[in-house]
Order: sequence, then structure tokens, then C-alpha cells
Amino acid sequence: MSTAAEYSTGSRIAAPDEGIGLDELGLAARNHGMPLEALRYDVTPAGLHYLLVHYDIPAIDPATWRLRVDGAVRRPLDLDLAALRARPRRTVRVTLECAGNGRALLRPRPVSQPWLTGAVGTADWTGTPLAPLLADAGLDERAVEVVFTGADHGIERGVEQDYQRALALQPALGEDVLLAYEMNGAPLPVQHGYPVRLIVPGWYGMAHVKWLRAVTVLAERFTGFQNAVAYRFKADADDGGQPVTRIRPRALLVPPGYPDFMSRNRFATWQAAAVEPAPGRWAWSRWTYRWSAAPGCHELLARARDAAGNVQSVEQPWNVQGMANNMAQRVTVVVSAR
Ligand SMILES: Nc1nc2c(c(=O)[nH]1)N[C@H]1C(S)=C(S)[C@@H](COP(=O)(O)O)O[C@H]1N2
Ligand SMILES: [Mo]
Repeated sequence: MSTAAEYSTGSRIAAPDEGIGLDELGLAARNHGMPLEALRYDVTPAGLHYLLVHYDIPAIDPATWRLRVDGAVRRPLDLDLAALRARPRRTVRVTLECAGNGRALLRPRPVSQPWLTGAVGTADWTGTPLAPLLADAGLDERAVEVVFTGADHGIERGVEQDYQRALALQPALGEDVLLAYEMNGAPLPVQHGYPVRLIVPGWYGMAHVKWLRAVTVLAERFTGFQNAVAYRFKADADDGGQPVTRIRPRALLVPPGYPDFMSRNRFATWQAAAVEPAPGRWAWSRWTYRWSAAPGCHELLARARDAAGNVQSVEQPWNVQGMANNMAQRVTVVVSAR
């Protein structure tokens, strides 16, 4: 007898000397990172924005597409694209980062989408705010969570599912939470969620459900796979873990010159860089540091500290699924004598 569980791969940790496997290569070839030189653009050109698709990109006909808004509401809604576009319009500049960014740098290495540091990007997302839509549907006073369902379907660690993520009511009602139908002023590219995706500024990528087809208000906690099993900080396989939510601080630098991995020279001290004002509340800020480079091989590290004092560490923050690894970026640089 064949079951989904038998033919679906579970999560595991790579052996100490184990390289990236063909399954991980397949994932990396489908889901690309942003080339770090694209950090030069405040708004990432859509084709350079990182991409993460768990299953297949679904085929959606915009003429028959509908968004259901139902569950613990008094007036369920059924909206087509024209009705959604006729609602109030808002554009928000938002930096997205996959919670798995940095996973392939962990030792031991959790086997999954093998990101280095490129699973980031910033776009101008245009859509209609979610909160007024939920108000129109008439939230029931028992409402506690909102589940967002995508049109994509697959199997993950033996569990067959539609891609679904829930948000507690309070973050779901944030004023910049959008049902977005444009990215950088053009209709969403199919791979980024056409025709409509959720945007939850400040949260790791998994919350921003693409190919949205239903918004369901729940009077109880959601127990679906992506909230209860995936996207949790777990110390080991038996740990229930804490949920992965908002993006941790991270500084990235455009790698200068050509890196060389022959030596491991380091700077022993941290120097403050000049940080420019953020181009938006939810978007990355440009920073610069003038470096008087001496000839030789150097390793540059960059790290950020947020207003609350959370700082990136140089040591890896390890957990069993390789989530939210925001350790300082390292770039090896050879400076040649003139
Ligand atoms: N429906 C659906 N939404 C999804 C996903 C998915 O596989 N299916 N992947 C999520 C994850 S893990 C990330 S990191 C972001 C990636 O968004 P992007 O591909 O537009 O960069 O989409 C999220 N939304
Ligand atoms: Mo992700």
C-alpha cells in the first residue's frame, strides 16, 4: 500500500560530511535568491526578488477567480478581481525575507531549501487593506484568528494540504496588511502570487500567502501544518517549539571586489556605519561604511542592531528547522597592492 507519508520526505539534519543533495539542488533551482549586488536598488526589480514556492505555481484564470471571506463573520463575501480592485487602494514598500534564509550556512545543516543569505527582497506592493474588508464582512465577537488559503496544493512531511497560514486577529487587522494585486506597479507576476496575495509587513515570508483564494475567520486557534508544525523554533524533533513570526534584524552588504576563501582574516572590532533613513516603515535601509582597505585578504562582517537593542550574533542561532538564522554576513575580500 502506498500512502502520502511513505512517498513524502520528512525533515532531517544532514550528516557532518554530507553535501547538498539533488533534492535540495532541485529546490534551489526552482526557488532563487536575490543576487546580493541587487541590494543597490531600494526597490528590487521583480525578476531579482527572491522566490519561494512550496508546491507548484497554480494556474488561475483571472476571469473566474473569486475570493471567499467567510467563517466567523455575519456577512460572508464573494469578491471577483474587479470588486477587489474597486476597493480603497494602498501602496506599501515592504522588505520580505524567507524564515529559512541562512539555513545552508548552519552546522549541522537542516536539510531543506538551502538558502545562503539571498532570500530577501523589497517591493512596492499595491492592494486593498484587509481590515476594512473584514469590517464589511462583520467580524463575530468570538473571532480570534484569520486563516489565509492559497490555491496551491501539495504534500509536506506526509501531510497533504492547501498552503494555509493563520494570523491572530490583532496582526491581521494592522493598517498596512494588504490583499495585494500589484508588485512594483504591475500586476503580480504569476510566481509571486497572481492574481492576489497577502502582505503582512514586518513578518517573515511564510505569512504572505500567495494565490489567495479564501480568508476564513476562526473562533478558535488554527492547528494547520504551516503554523503548528513548520515555522517554529524547535531545539529538536520532539520540541513543539515557539512560532516564527516577525523578521529579526539583519545587515547585508554588497560584496566588494572578488571574494577569496583562502584565508580567514577578520576584523576584531565593530565600526558604526552610517544608516540612511528607511524609505518606508517596513523596508530595508541603505547603509554605508568607508573602509581604508590595506592590501591582503580580509573577511568583512556586517551586523545590525534594532531600536530595541536586538543585535545579530556572529555565532549561529541553531534550531532544528533552520529558522531565522540571522547571524552576521561574512564576505571574504582580496585587496591587491597597486
Ligand atoms: N500560497 C503560497 N503562499 C506562499 C508560499 C507558498 O508556497 N504558497 N510560500 C511562502 C514563503 S515560505 C515565502 S518566503 C514567501 C515568498 O514570497 P515570494 O516568492 O514572493 O518572494 O511566500 C509565502 N507565501
Ligand atoms: Mo519562506
